[in-house]
Amino acid sequence: MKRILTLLAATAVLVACSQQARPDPDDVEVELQNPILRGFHPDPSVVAVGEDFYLVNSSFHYFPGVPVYHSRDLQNWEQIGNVLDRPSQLPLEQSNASLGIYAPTIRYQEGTFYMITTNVGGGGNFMVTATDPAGPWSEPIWLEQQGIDPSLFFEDDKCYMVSNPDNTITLCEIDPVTGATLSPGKALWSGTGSRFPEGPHIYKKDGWYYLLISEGGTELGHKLTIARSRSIYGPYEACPANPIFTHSNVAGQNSDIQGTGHGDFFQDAEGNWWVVFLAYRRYGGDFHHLGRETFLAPVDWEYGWPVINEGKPVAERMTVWLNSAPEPPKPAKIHYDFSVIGPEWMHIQHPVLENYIAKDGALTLIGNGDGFDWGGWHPTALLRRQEAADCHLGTQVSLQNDGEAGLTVYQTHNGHIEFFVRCIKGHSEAVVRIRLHSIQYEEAFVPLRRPEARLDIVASGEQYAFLLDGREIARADSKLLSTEMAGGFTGVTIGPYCRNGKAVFQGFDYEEE
Ligand code: 6LW
Repeated sequence: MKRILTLLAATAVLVACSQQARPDPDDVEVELQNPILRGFHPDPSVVAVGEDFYLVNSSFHYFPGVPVYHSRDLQNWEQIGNVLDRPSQLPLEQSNASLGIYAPTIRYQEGTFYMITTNVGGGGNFMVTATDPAGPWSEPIWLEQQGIDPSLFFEDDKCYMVSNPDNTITLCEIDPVTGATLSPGKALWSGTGSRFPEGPHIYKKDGWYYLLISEGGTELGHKLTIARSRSIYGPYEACPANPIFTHSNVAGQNSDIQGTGHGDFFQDAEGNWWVVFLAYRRYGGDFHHLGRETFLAPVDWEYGWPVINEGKPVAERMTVWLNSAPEPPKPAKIHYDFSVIGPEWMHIQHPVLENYIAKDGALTLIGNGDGFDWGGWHPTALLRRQEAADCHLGTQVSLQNDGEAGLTVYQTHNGHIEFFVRCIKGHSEAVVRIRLHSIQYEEAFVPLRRPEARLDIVASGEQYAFLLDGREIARADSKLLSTEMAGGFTGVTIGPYCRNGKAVFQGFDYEEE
């Protein structure tokens, strides 16, 4: 399956069309939509097993952690579970949107799936194993070598681990069962001199060991660089064309897709090479609030080095050659009745389970006083990713007594917005509250006869509109929740919450435009 690439700019203007290689006769030219996973899906890693692709992302202070997606066509990905779905696998105490689970790597070896990652602030590097990527996954096997972004490489009954202690990509051999270190750490490469050499992965092709890494930090300067060696222990020679992929160059500087980096190569069943990587889509200058997302691009090899997307910037729509046309992804339109709490629902840190009751199409939440500010570590909240800049979410909420409950649009403890019903000594009102670092701002204060209301939030790109029983009562700029303003490594998540008292939610609607 070889590919022709035609790049369509985000403006839908054809900016480039070139034939990369003659496609196999059976292949069809299809439009691939990027990102392949929208919203908060950073640090992707993929393993291909036969015709099946499995993808994982980092999850920081969310529980459960490390979502696992499955695809057969590279375009449509279904979440089949979460790797870390038991508190014993995921210590998160005091964790926040810059701590917890950093970049994971997923690999497969002789019937076993391995996921290796770092719990920053919660014990460091560890791996878990499973025979079914949907789970259950094992208890953590803790690892000695530090540094973030560990990855695994298997060869000849040996298991190697790489990570980046002291900003140097370092390799050691480990026992894949016990995690014991079997060889001293060997420094391999520190990249080409940009800051934060990280995200290492080793691949073997045509007798060369390739070491793919990221440099430049996860913001505008993000890039992929690569080096190779005939021995896994080095010496590694840098690719003369480094960085092999970035939008921080002249060709990519005007793209709305920025921060391209943190990639993982994989081969499909026909032997074609692809890369998944993270990037974000910026607007209004350099702002983004949906988080770092997962993108896909084809990889070719020329003169022994990988060439990503013909060396050109990626676009939201790219034409690639595949052996069959995938279904075009559809915008989500979901009514949750809470009869099933699917794997897309998450909590900030571990939930206090007795505060969540799902029954007869309604969700009852009991507040424990924790909100979304610093120190509110276990808010009673059910959150899912906001995956489209234009979308609508809504619920019917009814407080059972004095308290506060409604919808949250949460980026970090420093940046979040709540739209809620509050009842104090029998007096009820609907309020919109914005938190941005040390500033807390409340507005609207619409009196209610009873502590119940239909709450809807309409996200239109740069704005959120708050509708009380169908009537708009406030607006807020989504830049307030951007990573640039609120910080963290995550992206906006949304959902029902109860801070105080007890509240019943009749369903939750999430609809993308
Ligand atoms: C991750 C690192 C990175 O571990 O950001 O963008 C860190 N790349 O590789 C947090 O996601």
